[in-house]
Parts: sequence; C-alpha cells; structure tokens
Amino acid sequence: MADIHPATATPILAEPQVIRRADYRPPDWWVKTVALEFDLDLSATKVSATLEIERNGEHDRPLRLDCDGVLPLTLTIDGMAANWRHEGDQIAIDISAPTATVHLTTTIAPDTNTQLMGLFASNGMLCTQCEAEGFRRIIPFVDRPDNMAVYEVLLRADKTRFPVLLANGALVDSGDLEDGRHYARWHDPHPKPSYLFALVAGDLVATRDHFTTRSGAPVDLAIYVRAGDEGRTAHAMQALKASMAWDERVYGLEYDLPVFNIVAVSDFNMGAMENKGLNIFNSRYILADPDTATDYDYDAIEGVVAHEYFHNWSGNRVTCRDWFQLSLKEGFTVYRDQCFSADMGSEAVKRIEDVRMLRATQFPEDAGPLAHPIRPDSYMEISNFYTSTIYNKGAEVIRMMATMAGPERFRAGSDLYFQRHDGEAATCEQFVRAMEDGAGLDLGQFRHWYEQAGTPQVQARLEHDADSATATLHLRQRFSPTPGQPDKPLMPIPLRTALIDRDMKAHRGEQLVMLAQAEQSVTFTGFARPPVLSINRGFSAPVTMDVARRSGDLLFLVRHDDDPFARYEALQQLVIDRLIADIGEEGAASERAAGLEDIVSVFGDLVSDQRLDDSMRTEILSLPTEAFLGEQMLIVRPEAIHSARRALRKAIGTRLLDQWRIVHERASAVHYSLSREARGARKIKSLALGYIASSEAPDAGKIAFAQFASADNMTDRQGAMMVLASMAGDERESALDSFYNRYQGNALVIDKWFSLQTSSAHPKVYEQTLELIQHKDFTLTNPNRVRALYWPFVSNQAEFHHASGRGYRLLTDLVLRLDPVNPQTTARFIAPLGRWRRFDEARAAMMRGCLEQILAQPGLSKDTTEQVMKSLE
Ligand code: 0A1
Ligand code: ZN
Repeated sequence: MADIHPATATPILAEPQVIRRADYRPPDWWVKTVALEFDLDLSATKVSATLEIERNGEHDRPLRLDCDGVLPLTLTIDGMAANWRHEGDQIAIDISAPTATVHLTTTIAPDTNTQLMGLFASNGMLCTQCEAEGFRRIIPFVDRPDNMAVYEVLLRADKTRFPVLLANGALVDSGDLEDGRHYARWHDPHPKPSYLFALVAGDLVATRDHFTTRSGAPVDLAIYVRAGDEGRTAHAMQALKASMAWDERVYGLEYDLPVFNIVAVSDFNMGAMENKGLNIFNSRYILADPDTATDYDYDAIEGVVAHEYFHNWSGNRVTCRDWFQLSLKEGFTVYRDQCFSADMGSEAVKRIEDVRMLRATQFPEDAGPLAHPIRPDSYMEISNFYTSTIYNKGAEVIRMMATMAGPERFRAGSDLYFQRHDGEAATCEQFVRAMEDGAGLDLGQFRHWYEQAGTPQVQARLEHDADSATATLHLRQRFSPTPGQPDKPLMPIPLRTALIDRDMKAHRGEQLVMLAQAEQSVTFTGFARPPVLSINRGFSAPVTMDVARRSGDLLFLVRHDDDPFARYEALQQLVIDRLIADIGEEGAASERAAGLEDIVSVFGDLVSDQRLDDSMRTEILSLPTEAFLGEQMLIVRPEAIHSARRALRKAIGTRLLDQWRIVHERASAVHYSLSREARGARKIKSLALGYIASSEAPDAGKIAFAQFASADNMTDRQGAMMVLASMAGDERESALDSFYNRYQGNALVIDKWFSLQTSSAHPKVYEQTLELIQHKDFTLTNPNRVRALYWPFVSNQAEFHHASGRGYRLLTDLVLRLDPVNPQTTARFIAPLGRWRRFDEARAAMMRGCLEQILAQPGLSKDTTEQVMKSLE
C-alpha cells in the first residue's frame, strides 16, 4: 500500500543555497499541461492539480517538484497513489513511464500569507503573485521559467463574497453551483512558465473598453478595482490603449488574446505583474484623478501600465530560460517603456528623469557590497535580484545597442529576436546574437556589459593645436573593483560627442565616439580656436565622466549646448563642483564667492529663458540631492553636505526672490488641465515656492498655505504641503490636519501624508517619525504604507545618518519586526546600512553593529540574510 504523506504546516528547512548560473541544466521532467481546480476561501483554499508530464531525454531520475510551505495532501501517478520523499526544498517521486499524469491536492491559507507571494488575501479579495517563485506556495511544481505549459483553470467560490473570478487567458465557461457558489473556467492557449500564472477572486467592479489590433482582432479591455475606485481608472485605461497602439507602431507587435484584464490590489510587494492576460497591479499604479494623484503619479501610472503591457512580448511570448537572464525581459522592457513615455511626453525631460533615477539608485548599488552584473553569476534568493541594476542598467545596455545600431537596424535586431525565440525561454546571449545578426553589430567586446558590475569611469580631455587647427579628444576608461571582480576587461563605451565652436555657439554635427581601449585619442580638424567639448550627450553611456575643462566651459554649455541633457548636466556639474568646494572649503573664499555669483546669475537667466519650457526649466533649476552629493565624496559628510546645500538654496532663493515670486504668480494663473503647458506650470510653481521658502521670506508660509488651501489638484496641494512640512508653525500643523481629514480612508493619499512628514527637513523629523510609527494608520502588513513611512526617512541623508546612530537603530528596529511578516520587502531596507564603507569610522561601526544585530536574529529570512551577509563581507 502506498504511503500517502499528510500535509504538514512545518516549513521545509534547508540551508540557504547558492545557485549558480554555470550550473544550469534543463529540468529532468517537463510539465506540458496543467489543469487546476480551486475551491476558493480566505482561510482554506483547496487546490487540485492534474499535470501531464514528460521525461526530458533518457534518464532514470525522479520527478522533482519545488515546494515552499506546501506539500501534497494526496498524490497519484496515472491514477495510482504514489510515494514522495523530501530532497531539500523539493519533493521527489520515482516514475518509470516516459509520460505520466500526476494528480495532487493541497490546501492553503491565503489570509495568513503576509509575504504576499503565492495566493494571498488583500481586503477580502484573493489574488496571486507567482514571480519569481510563488507558484510553489500553491502547489508543488517544476517552478522554473523554462518549463512552459498550457493552463486550464477552474475557479469555484461563494458568489456573494467573490462575484468576480478571473484567471489567465479567456473565459470558456461559467455558471452557478449549489449553496450560493459559482464557477468560472479559464483557458490560456499560450504555453507559459508558472511565474506568469494568476488568479483573482473578489467583489470588484470593472471599467471596460475595447481595442482592435491592426490586423483587426477585437480585444476586450477591463480594469477591475474595488467599488468606489472606478472613477479613478480612466488614465490607466488610456495608457493601456496607447501602449497597445505604440507596440504595434514601433515594434510591430500585436496583442494575442481576446481579453486583457488588469486588477488593482492594495497589498503588493512590487509595482505590478505581467501575468498573461491578467496583469495585477499595486493600486498606486492604477488609481488616479486630479484630486488624489500628482502629475508625477500620472506619469508613473502611464509608465508602469506600458511596462506590464510590453512584457506580453518581451517576457511572456519570449520568456527567460532561468532567473539569471532576468534582465533579458526587464532591461529590454524598461527600455521600451522609457521610449514610450518619451514619445507620450517630453523626450528631454524623460531622459533627465531616467538618468536621475539611475544615478540615485543604480550607481550606489554598483559601487557597494551588493553590486552585481546585469546578468548575475549567483544568488541565494532571487527576489533580491529585482534590482535597479537588472532593470535600469539593463535598460541602459539595451539603449547603447540602439544608439550604436540606429533606429532601423535596432528594429531589425528586435524583429529577428522575436521571430527566432517566440514561444521560447531565451537567454541574454541569444538576444545579443539576434542583435548582431539582425542589426549587423559586432557585439563581441560589448558582451562584457552583461558580465561585469561597477560603473565605468571615463576621463576626457580636449587638446587644441592652433597651428594645425585641430582638436584632439583624449579618452581613458577605468574601473573600480567590485565584489568578486577585482580586474575587469575593457568595455566599448559609446559616447555621443560634439565640439561646439565658441564664436558660432554651434557645432557641425554630432559624432558617436566608441571608446573601446584603455586610452584612445580622436582628432577633429578645422578648429582655429579651441572648441568646447560636449560629451556623453543624452547620457549615451551609463558611466561617470571626469572632464578636464577650462573655467567658463560649463557656463558656456549651460547657455549654448543644443542637447538638452548636456545642458542640464553642465549646470548640475557646475553646482556639484561649487558645493563640493564649499564642503571641503577648497580654494580661496573670494573664488568661492565668484563661483556662487556665476551660479546665481545663470539661474537668474534660466528662470526666464524663452527657449525652455517650464517642465525642462524645473529640471534644470533643481539642485542635486544630498545623497547624490554624498556619492561624489570618498567619505560622505552628511551635516556638511546638508548645510552647504541649504546655504546655496538660500542664496538662490534670496538673490532671485523677485523672479521666483513672478514665476509663482505666473504659474498660479494657469488653470488645471493635463496639457503640457499646465503641467509644466504646476511643476515650476512648486519649485518657485520652494526657493521662496528657502529665502526665508517672512510671507513664505503664507504663500505656501495659500497654494495649499486654494489647490484644485493634488500636484499643487502636495507641492505646497512639502514646503510647509519643513517649516515650523501653525500653518504646517493646520495643513497636515486638513490634508489628513480630507483623505482619511484613501490609503494612497494617506501614504503621501506619511511620506510628506518623514521626508521633510523639519528639525524634529526624527521625533515626528517615531510618532508616525505609532499612528493608528501605520501597519507592517501593507508594503506601500511601510515604504511610505520609512523610505523617505532613510533617504533623508542628514537624518538617517544622524551622528548619534538613532536613524540606524530606527531602521534596524523595522527590519527585525518586518522580517517575519514580509521578508521580500524587508530585504530592500538593508542596502542603506550596507553603505557603511562610505562613512566615517564612528558611523561605519554603528552601521555594521546594526547589520550584525540583524544577522543574529534567530529565524531571519533567506532574503534578509543574503543582503546582510553580503553587506558585511
Ligand atoms: N515582473 C514584474 C516585477 C515583479 C517581480 C516580482 C514580484 O513579486 C513580488 C512582483 C512583480 C515587473 O517587472 O513589472
Ligand atoms: Zn518588468
């Protein structure tokens, strides 16, 4: 008689293992089809699965199924009860036939699933998150992306509590059952990996629309939200339709199912998930109306909706062979969504935003203990590799290929990639090969971008020879060691370059200079006078540039460069140089004062420069963050950075006060709309308000409060609130209270209320943060709320790195409390402590002490353990 093991609640405990890319082997058994039946219930959902499996090649190895906290209650092979045994975090079953039907059942408890992986409950609804390894928390399975199967899913549930039942693909049948229950059967014809499986059950309302693909196929579109939220889905729907049309126009890619469903949930670890035909979104990336969402939120929604939609091809039709290839789908899809957003709005502003994000998140990651290549070599917990490196640097690597190929050849490369690999689980190497063959690029040396971590440093110097009327550009590339990679091969670095004539204030055309050697020189002819170097235009390569310049060149570029990114960059560099000199008290005081004059005067010119639109103007006139300034220093000095930046803001605010007032008034007269002009006006309005406040003008609080009180949209309200939150006085308290009361019950706006306070420059921000942790609306079970409170505090450099170490302790306390609830979200908070090498000895010792304290916590999750161990190495 077969031994049927009872399911147990005991987790399978295995030592965290290091998984290596070099060890990849295809699975021993393929699961070809999956038939799932769910009896859905918040506390006990019963799952029954029938899997058609097929031996992969000649061998006698057992079928191995991955499990996480769930074991089969019953298991049969071809109708006969079967034995299974534990092997680490898998179960193994001996099977003699080459093909077999596996039937198994499990029971799971969604309402205690606070990790939000697998099947979980959120506000009374049920939904899944299976990427990367959540499916194994529903049933034991060959839970790896190279196993692609066809799924049929039958959902049964109480009709009153769960009137909506959704899964991947298309609805094939539905109806009522006895006892107030009902069912829905869904079929997805496209073979897919288990990480793209999804189901949703709940009391939801749908906003519906239609799209007809360019070959004439009709698609029903729906966005499901909780009752009451349906008035906030129009923008997301608009973005979805625009994305569908854009992918047809730009990549020739059409949608491939008769339905496309989106569901918004409030408890979600990440932004959104591209499950085939059933995207599940963090509600913050769906819900928007002018009263509750800022212009920034509108853009984020457009970008994330597009990102998930684009995954239908770059991710779903062509998926990843293994998780080391994650950037194959993520880097490419981020690049695609960046280009989409650039097309929908301003290309120049979008590029600046993307580079700012890269520098704020990816550069520090690449310079610290968690640095890894965009195609990593090993990991312990794959959830830790959904990083800015995989996503944003991954996108930069694709962008470099696009720059080298030009639009037409790049499209030929991507066409070939989709043709060759449609329906497959592919690798980064296959993408590169398709680009070589389709776009005609030689990417031999370029492959190093996939292999090595760290941000390359490029030094540039322009040498002029009056006799020969030539200018020679001398370039060098350098790399700093990163964990496990002490020496690095050279990489080809595409640098869009122009030499600007000092008299004409123009150049004769841009050139793509490929820096492929350690040192390289390029000579340009026909320059009687030394031109001004404009390099890495549009940020064509994700590198740091160290350019030897004559004094005045940066000012010249701010005024005359025709590349908007280069213009922005020149002013940022000017400001950074100024601040770093102030912090280090470098140079004579008189020189520093002259430098300040230059900055104030160029800011003054740009405030009213007719060539700039308000959105671009705001980008250019925003100062670099304290954290970014810290990145420029070997040892970060938080207080000195804070006061130098504050002093510069004050000087710019005070000296240009009249201009800021004029801008603020001008922008305040523009009525609310989503037009570019109106959005630009709102953006510059709050920037101007910020400078007015920095000037410490006596009426600043009054102006800010007036903007707050008269605002008819969230952009203006939040912009004013940000300024008020950093001020002392009644206006602050009264605005915060009125904001809270107005939006009580709207979780996304209450998130803003938390963030506004913990990001402020108020002298009591630490004490206020402690109070907010105790607030009745704070909870550890909602990732948005946790991030809303803690991220701004942790990113507030001067506060988090307070010399007493209190900021570190506050974060450590969070980590220890959150880890048992939600390890994935917890692990993301380790990186700020991992930057200890960049701080003075006293701070470094305290940061390390906190990491050690975390590591000593019994039962610490694999996610957090990996990040802490790497941070201490
Ligand atoms: N593939 C998604 C990101 C994602 C990854 C893991 C998740 O698990 C919690 C959720 C979402 C994307 O790139 O949009
Ligand atoms: Zn993605």
